[in-house]
Amino acid sequence: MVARRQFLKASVLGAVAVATGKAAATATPLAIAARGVGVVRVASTWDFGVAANQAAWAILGHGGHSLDAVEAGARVPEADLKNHSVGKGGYPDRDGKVTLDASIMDADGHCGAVAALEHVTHAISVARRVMERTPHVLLAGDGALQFALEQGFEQENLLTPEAEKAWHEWLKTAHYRPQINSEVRSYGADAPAGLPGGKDNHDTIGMLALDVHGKLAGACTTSGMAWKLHGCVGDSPIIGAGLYVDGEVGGATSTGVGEEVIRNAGSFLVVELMRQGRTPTEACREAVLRVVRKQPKTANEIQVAFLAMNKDGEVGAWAIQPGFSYAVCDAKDQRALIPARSVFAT
Ligand code: SD4
Repeated sequence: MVARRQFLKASVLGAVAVATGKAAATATPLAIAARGVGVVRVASTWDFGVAANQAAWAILGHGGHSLDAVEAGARVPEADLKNHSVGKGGYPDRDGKVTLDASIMDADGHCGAVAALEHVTHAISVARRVMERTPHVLLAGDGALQFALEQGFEQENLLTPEAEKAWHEWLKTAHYRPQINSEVRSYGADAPAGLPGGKDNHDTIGMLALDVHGKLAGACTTSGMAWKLHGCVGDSPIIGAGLYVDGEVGGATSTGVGEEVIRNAGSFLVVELMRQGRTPTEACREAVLRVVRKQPKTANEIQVAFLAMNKDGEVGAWAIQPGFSYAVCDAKDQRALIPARSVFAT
């Protein structure tokens, strides 16, 4: 009864907004609270998700749309030169090239992505253009760059002096041998901290947001694993792997060793588990366990984590390793950072 009353109230308010032509994006936070139409919330992976959430909240908190919010949020770490795993300043691949992967998706199945994109900082915005201005979902490599430049994005050098220095350091010991590197030996037990596949190399930002209109959206952007093979594409731009949103159920995103996420269609799996009745936390846990079961030998040395939000705005996460945290931002608290539970203990 209450739910029905709230629904009617929401419908009526929605109708008024349409009838008066008043853009919801101009509503004040107070006005949003007064509507009582449900939770407005954004959640992001990792501690740098706090800053990203705040940029998203500047939109969500004023009645804006979740798609605009996640794009604005994802642009924050993309532009942060101290962040070595997202956007400009990201560590390069084995050949010294910074290549970005990103995807964006709304509640109605619209999505866009770019893979192995060079020279453009805001891969997430290019992904959105792919979604909105092409009949395609995913553009890769030179074609993605060509499209971005046609769309007016600036061509830049994404390799900062700091990242270049780190790459030169890595080259000293890398002993460039394609076959061995292509199997990423460091995937397993002998992985030094911070190297590809190692449990410390996993800082993609994934964001999920629910707006005052009751619409979910998600975004995911990364420079991928440091020192990866040139041309390597991780899970982040793969719809259903690094990101998936279904307005009937919820959304999910991932961070960590992308190959393991792709193998398990990870984010799609999380959403489907929620569809079957699991909470976001339970769904993330089951998806992480699926990854572990498929790679029992290496699972204790790699990190994979999922973050999920259901259509009611409930948020949950789970990781293989301890150390994964996620940021949650809503009207009550804009700076929450929550440590996720994990399969393995410290
Ligand atoms: C990938 N999931 O490309 C990403 C890795 C990551 O920062 O999280 N990198 O596989």
